[in-house]
Amino acid sequence: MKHKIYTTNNQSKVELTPSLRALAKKVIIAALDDAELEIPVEISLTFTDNEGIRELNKKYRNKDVPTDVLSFPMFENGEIEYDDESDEPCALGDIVISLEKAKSQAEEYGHGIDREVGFLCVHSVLHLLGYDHETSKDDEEYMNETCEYVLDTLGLKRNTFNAPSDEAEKIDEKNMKTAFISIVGRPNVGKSTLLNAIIGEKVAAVSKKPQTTRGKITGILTQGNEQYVFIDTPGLHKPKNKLGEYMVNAAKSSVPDADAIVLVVEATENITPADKEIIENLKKFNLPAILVINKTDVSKKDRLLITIDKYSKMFDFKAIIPASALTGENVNEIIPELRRFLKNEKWFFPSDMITDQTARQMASEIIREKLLRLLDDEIPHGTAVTIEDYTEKPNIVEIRAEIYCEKEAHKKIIIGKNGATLKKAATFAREDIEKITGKKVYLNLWVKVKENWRDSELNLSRLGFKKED
Ligand SMILES: Nc1nc2c(ncn2[C@@H]2O[C@H](COP(=O)(O)OP(=O)(O)OP(=O)(O)O)[C@@H](O)[C@H]2O)c(=O)[nH]1
Ligand SMILES: [Mg+2]
Repeated sequence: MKHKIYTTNNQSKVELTPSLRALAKKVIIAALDDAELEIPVEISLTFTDNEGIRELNKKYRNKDVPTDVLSFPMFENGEIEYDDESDEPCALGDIVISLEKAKSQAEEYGHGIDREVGFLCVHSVLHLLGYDHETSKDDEEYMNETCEYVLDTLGLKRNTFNAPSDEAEKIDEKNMKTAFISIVGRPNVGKSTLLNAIIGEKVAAVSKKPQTTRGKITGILTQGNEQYVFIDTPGLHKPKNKLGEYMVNAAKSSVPDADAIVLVVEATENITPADKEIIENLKKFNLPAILVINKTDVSKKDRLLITIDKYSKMFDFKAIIPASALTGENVNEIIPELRRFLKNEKWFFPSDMITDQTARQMASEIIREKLLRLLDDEIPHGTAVTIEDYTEKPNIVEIRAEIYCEKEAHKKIIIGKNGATLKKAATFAREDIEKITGKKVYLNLWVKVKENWRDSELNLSRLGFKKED
């Protein structure tokens, strides 16, 4: 089920790390999945401080106290009314968490802020679903059991090490474990969607069009004393130009450096030459791998069984996981299977980092993703986005970006009638960039023509596609 979770950091009153925001979303999705709802729902989650939550308590509950969490259900007793005809997710309600309170409670209970926020998230989702621990003993028992179960599945046990932010300092370097995992496969099989689902936040662009990912994108997941560094790679295909060669080279070069590989395939396809080549490389470099058969939400069961049979005859995969990166089905099964590849090694990234991309790189990827989504077929494949100026002020980020395309005619299409297409791309991109920066964004887009840049070594390098040594 594809649920939507919107998070806000109320007037940036508290310091919310990207990893904590991602974790909160992931926990809420897991709690909703556990409830096995038959419809997609939407939840809004706001982080604030003690003063912020005290105000809300005064206003809505007539109590002058700073609680840890407040939930505002849309439906009484969890009786969800939903219009079957609607494609939109059903709004289930609002959750507000005082991060300040959560931090002091975590300290008091002697566990991590990740565990505490996770607990508050599951607890309040259950409230939105109509459970109430204050009025029913059965509900209280069910809520506690569900909290433990959901947090357990996400590796947030009560007595684990505490990962995010300040807690990380408590983890002894000797206890740190690390694994580098490359995600590879044909174009469009859902590698980037899978990475985003594992991290719990959008770190890689996703679109219906093949060859969306152009370079290596890192997504970092730190939980407890474990750090998984995922490398999402461009889909393997037969290159038609120098950009394509660069992309395929980026994907292939990520393989030998990895501790393990996640090969992503679909159940609807035969084994392609690209997949065969990856498997040959796994053998050549003696690399362990797991196979994720993605898009189970749309694939037929008999196809799935045939695919499992075919692939397991070709290679001794450590695990084969049918999953749906889109709905989240079985995505939580992946980390436990990757645990065996961890090495006793110091972390490479701080625990609150979810990607090594700079804010500029992420902004440029978001803009390109919107072009891929808004434009027909060939044109977006010939575009590149550069960030000419990125200025972060206390309440606003000002960005000036240039979109390169290959022909005058393409420029006209990108701009659209009266600038309508470019305006749309800017609006969608701005909304996404505001979500990741937590600030208002002023985005200024310009379109330029650079003929055949995809086949020019010089232009490729100028646009940031630098060859590896
Ligand atoms: N139905 C369904 N669609 C999915 C699933 N995972 C991804 N998709 C869709 O498949 C398309 C491609 O997804 P991406 O994540 O961009 O695929 P990719 O493998 O990273 O593609 P490249 O970067 O081009 O190699 C998008 O339209 C996704 O929404 C899934 O589990 N189920
Ligand atoms: Mg991709």
